Amino acid sequence: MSADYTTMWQELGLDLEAHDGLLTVLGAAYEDVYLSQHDRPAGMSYFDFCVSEIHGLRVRELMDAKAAGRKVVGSFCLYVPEELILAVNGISVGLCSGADMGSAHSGRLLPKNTCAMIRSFVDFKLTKVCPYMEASDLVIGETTCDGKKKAYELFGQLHSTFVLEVPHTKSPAARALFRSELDRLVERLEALSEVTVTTEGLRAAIGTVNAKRAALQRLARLRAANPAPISGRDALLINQIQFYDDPVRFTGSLHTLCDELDDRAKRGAGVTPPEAPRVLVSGCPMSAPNWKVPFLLEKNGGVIVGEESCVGERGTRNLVRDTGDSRAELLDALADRYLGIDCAVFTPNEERIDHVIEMARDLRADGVLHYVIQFCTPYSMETHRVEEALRAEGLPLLKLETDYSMEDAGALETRIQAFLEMLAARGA
Ligand code: BJ8
Repeated sequence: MSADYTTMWQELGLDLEAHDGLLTVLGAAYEDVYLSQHDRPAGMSYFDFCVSEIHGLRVRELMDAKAAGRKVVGSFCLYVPEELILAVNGISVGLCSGADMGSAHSGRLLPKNTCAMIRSFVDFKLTKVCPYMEASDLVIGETTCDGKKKAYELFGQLHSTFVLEVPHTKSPAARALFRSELDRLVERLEALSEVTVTTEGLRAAIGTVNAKRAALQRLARLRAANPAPISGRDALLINQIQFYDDPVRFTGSLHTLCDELDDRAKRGAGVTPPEAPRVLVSGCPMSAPNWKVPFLLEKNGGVIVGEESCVGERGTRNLVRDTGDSRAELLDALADRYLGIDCAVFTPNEERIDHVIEMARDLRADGVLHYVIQFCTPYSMETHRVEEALRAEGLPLLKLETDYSMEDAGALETRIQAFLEMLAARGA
């Protein structure tokens, strides 16, 4: 980090000792998982810088913006429209929840069979180690899976929280409910920020987020090249950083990187040999710093070519129509776009199965790793459907169910090695 931020962390009320511990573990993991890679694109230096300043300079920017009257709004899920936060001149931060804090704290409140992501966000709050959470003037939760819904009841006692009702079907009645929920969210954000959402303000916000997603789509397309011009780990990292970086700066930096990847792809240069097994990761989101499975897969010779995940293509696939003439029409467009997301909490959820197949084809994947966070019922239950559909395409699937600890790393690695050997033998 470029400066001493201790005073800022104190002002945010962080537990400095626990926070130091987290940064030490994070720094060591980053060395192993990221900085040990060969032939990384030069454009990754911007994203390395973002990580090096993840609790420093970026938080300083948030604090300066707050001092100037802007509001910071945190969220945990793709169904919360970032555009609405930008439209009230707010700053949107995705609260990552990808680290195992040992659950000594959340263990008092949560059942044992709670998924690691929920446990992590409750632990982050209880241990006071996340400057983004503590800087958030409001946290927006959502009624997606049962665990999250109930966890927000606890979380709401500790932090100012708004819960957005997300329906679980895509019927006309469900769409009307979600659309009315966006109105309720607008009201809350306007009250918080004392800024009115105008047609022009919302259109500009939609433009900013569309541009960011278009850049992420460009990155996703470039990964279809063989050999892969960028590792899956690096691509995942970029997808994680987009949740907390300034969107305009992020978009510019990503296009610079994509220009370099474009050149690599044209020259046939890549980060792995062309015969490296190409794997699509599908399933639960991998929030920073949850890099365990991608690291194990790529360190054993495979390359991840795409993420059918919320930290990946599920979150970036669709843009928002920006053609409406009124605020209401733009809110309609937001409702349509966000209800198009195919999270496993929806039923039926045929689109997701189709998207896995489409991505596997487009990215020329040799196999799919279906990643499930332990105790996540929605994604675990969908594994079977995904596997059946892939079988019809002649593509193998490896299901991995794990949490954030490193205790099972050896067992996971053995299964990943066997999967990669099988893919290599099929391709030989
Ligand atoms: S849109 S995937 S971010 S809900 S892993 S907490 S589902 S038990 S993260 Fe999600 Fe929004 Fe859907 Fe994406 Fe529950 Fe499963 Fe845990 Fe999960």
